Amino acid sequence: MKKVAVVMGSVSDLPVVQKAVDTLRDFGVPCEAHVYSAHRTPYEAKAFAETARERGFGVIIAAAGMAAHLAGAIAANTTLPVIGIPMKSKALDGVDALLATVQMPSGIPVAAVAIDGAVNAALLSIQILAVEDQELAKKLSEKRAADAAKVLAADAELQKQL
Ligand code: RP5
Repeated sequence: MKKVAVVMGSVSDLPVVQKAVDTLRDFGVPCEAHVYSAHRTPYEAKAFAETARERGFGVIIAAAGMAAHLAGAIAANTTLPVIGIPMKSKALDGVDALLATVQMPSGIPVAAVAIDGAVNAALLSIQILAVEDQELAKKLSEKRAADAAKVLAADAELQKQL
């Protein structure tokens, strides 16, 4: 199975990014997490993106806050699918990172999830790998069914209380 790379702009992003790693592990998807910054370590971020395909990665998740150029900078240096997680920050609540991540110029796509949307970034990367992996697709269907069952159980409980 291809690996998923989870790259974050700062170790301060880890508490949110950990949820992506946990989700990937829950599905048995091999992953690596790294800290590379588009601004503080631009050469390392570029080298990682350029060599990711030959090192067995199938998808790259890139989380960054503030002037969040990491996902775009990685996407500029690979043709692997890149999923950007805009991180919530103090000054602008993550809207800065959301716009920086989602507003990519034509030709270099980044699939942006919600602000701090680490779980969905992981699920989307799993869905991409599951296009060619029936076992993974089955696990995704099972998770959807389990999530739906939880909602229906909550509804049944609500009816008893009202
Ligand atoms: C971004 O700047 C990082 O992704 C992080 O979200 C934000 C703040 O980084 P630190 O100053 O906490 O290292 O590049």
